[in-house]
Amino acid sequence: MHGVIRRASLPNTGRIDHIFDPDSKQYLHYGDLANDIDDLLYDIKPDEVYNLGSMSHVRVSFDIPVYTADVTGIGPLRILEGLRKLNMKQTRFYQASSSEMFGETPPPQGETSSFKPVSPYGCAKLFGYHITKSYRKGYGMFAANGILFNHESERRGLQFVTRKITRAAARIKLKKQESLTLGNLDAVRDWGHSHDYMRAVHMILQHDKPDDFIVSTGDAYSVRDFLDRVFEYLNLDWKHYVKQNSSYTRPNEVPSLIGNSDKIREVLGWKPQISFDQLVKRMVDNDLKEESKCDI
Ligand code: F7E
Repeated sequence: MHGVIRRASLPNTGRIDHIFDPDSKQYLHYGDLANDIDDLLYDIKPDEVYNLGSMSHVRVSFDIPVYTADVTGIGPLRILEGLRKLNMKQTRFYQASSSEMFGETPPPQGETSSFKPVSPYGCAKLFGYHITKSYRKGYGMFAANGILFNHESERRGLQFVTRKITRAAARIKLKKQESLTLGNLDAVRDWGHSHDYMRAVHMILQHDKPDDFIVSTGDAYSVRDFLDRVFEYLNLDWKHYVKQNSSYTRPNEVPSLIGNSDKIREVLGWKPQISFDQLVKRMVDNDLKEESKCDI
């Protein structure tokens, strides 16, 4: 198994160190989707490529739209074109498409819903989605899209709203922090656990034909609901601690994303196994454990 990481001055493998074992044919290579990775494709000759690489923060995509378009949008094209030029059309390619592509389209969003993205991130992802279909149709490549709704876990980045909340709530409980500042509390999202969603991603590439699938739970909660569940679990009232600031709102907000994942449930037999309450509990328990280990 081969992975590609960007070179950074500080270690950036903290979220995979527990599974990485250089003695069991696992390899990490430096690369960046802002450039071609043809040399890597040529050397590795992979059976399957999972493109999960992206500038993935929607709010930040408004600050660096051109970089986002390059990495998140053109990045998958660089891989597909590399595979085509190198005559590696038998390699299976997975593109991590996103529910953010639906933008203003009202829920429930399914495979046949219209795409109306409103963020640079959503627009870039939509290019990646269409170019994947284009290479499938034009060159007969096994190129498939998973359109994943929000997926969270104990390893979620600290700037995404779920982890920002669970970490702050744990710190408030441990008296290491006094308040939490957020943006729009009315946004509704369909939050699932990444463990379930990565199982779906693998199933999409093992299917007998390349296709596009929505991956979602179908359950909807607002940011306010998420706050309720997290603070209630810790016997706290979030209204005593949460402030709002417009620096965390977006020039265009996506109000409500709730997926219809009937197709992947029927065709591939996938269904989520981790409930919303279990997701909240796992994230809060992990942050309590992590925050109990250090003094600051
Ligand atoms: O925001 C609201 C914010 O940044 C969720 C990425 O994985 O899922 C993710 O994109 C909601 C938004 O995720 C804060 O306005 C309120 O409505 O956790 P998020 P996202 O933008 O939905 C999709 C499927 C992806 O593909 C993306 O890569 O929460 N919100 N207050 C806030 N969000 C953040 N980040 N921080 C706040 O303080």
